[in-house]
Amino acid sequence: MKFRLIYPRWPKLTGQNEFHLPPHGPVVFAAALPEDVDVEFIDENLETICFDDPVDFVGISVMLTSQVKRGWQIADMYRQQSVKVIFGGIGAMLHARETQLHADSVFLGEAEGRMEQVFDDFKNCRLQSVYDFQEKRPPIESVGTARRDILNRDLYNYKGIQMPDLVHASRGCRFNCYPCAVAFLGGRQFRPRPIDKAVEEMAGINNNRMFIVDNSLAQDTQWEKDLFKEMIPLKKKWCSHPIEDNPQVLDLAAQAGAWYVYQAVFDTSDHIRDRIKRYHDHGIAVEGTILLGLDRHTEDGIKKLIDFLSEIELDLAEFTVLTPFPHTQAYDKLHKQKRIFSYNWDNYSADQVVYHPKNMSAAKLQALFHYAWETFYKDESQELKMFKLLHQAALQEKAAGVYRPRLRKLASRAFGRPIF
Ligand code: B12
Ligand code: SF4
Repeated sequence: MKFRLIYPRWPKLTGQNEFHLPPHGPVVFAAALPEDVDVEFIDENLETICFDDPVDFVGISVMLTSQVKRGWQIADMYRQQSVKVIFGGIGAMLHARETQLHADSVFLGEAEGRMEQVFDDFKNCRLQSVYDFQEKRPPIESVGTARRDILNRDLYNYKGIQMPDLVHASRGCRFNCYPCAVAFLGGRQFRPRPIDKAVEEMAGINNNRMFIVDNSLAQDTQWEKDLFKEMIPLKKKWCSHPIEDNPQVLDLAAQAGAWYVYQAVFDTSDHIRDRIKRYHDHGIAVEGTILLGLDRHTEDGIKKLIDFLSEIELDLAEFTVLTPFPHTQAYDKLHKQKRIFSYNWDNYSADQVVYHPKNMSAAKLQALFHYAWETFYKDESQELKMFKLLHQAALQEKAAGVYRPRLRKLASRAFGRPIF
């Protein structure tokens, strides 16, 4: 049976360089498919969907809110041709009811151990309109090695340099932060995968560089230590969400190849300054994720925050505006206060203001968002800062004896001059 799995396109942030990471949800989902399913994957960010190509069943994997409307359009086109369509992924869970209007079936929850039933139902013409397993999470041990073989690997490069491969070692998150939907999606219980399985998957990835996409690694000190110890022999470089601020953990992370972290920078306190310094002291670079537009933010405060980022020598910064994504505390509050003025999900791209901020107009916050990108990158371009990060990884790879010289040629060509 031919199953076409589609990842609808979504817009990059205004101001951000155009690069595409290999999608993770679809390849992890594909590992849960029954063996007789012949899966063909299309990432619409980089490939064109040929709606005329014959297919038995279509799956649409949606991660972001800004992907859902495009996902619905794709589904409508297939359904007009009488091809059945099932939705799944984070975006499907966050927009379940609306998605049902465009789908033969919507799958809610994690796919492991559930797909035999779904495909059996499909084959026997009894596909259910909703499969709701969101509160019945499968045992974490059942997460299999992602099916990276379904990706067209050549597409995932930035100016010829291979993008990192994505992998996850845990699900769930103990915290429940104001702008975040993870508590709703994956639950508040931290669920680590068996370390040997996760590390075995990492070892099998044919790439020196990885992005460990776990929500936050800073959830369980002993687990972090055990994981990093097991990762040391892999000699890979990796980026991740935050690592615990603990000297022993940071030391082991560095030995295990921690390259850079995405770290939220929400104020100009010494706490943040020291946190960034400790990463740097361990040779770990930092890409700050900076959310603009919280109720405590003023115009002056945002400008000070942007100056502070250069002062603490952030290696990269990604600015977004607060976006009240469904199933977050931010949505509940702003919706209740009638401060949201757009419910057009295409505008929920995290770079467009869709609500009335407390201390300024929406237009002012929008202008400050552009100001933030321009100011942070005015002395050194985003491209140059990205190159510096690559350079750092290449030096460390050289020291570990795993550096691939092909990268040097590609990078030199990309940047128009010899580098490392
Ligand atoms: C990795 C990640 C990213 C990566 C994505 C890389 C990539 N190519 O995949 C990057 C860094 C690019 C990213 C960016 C952003 N992200 Co993000 N990201 C995540 C994160 C941490 C993990 C997603 C993941 O891979 N999970 C693991 C996989 C295995 O799980 P899964 O996708 O759910 O798949 C399972 C099931 O859903 C199912 N399934 C999947 N597909 C299908 C299909 C079918 C047919 C079926 C039946 C089942 C099925 O099977 C899988 C196995 O069980 C999530 C948080 C989270 N934990 O969900 C946030 C999250 C998705 N991101 C979020 C946000 C806000 C963003 C940003 C907008 C802002 C930011 N800075 O974080 C930017 C995008 C900005 C832009 N426009 O460029 C929000 C979503 C907001 C929204 N509603 O749109 C989330 C939920 C976190 C949060 N704060 O709430 N992100
Ligand atoms: S923002 Fe990070 S730490 Fe906070 S709830 Fe979301 S995933 Fe967990």
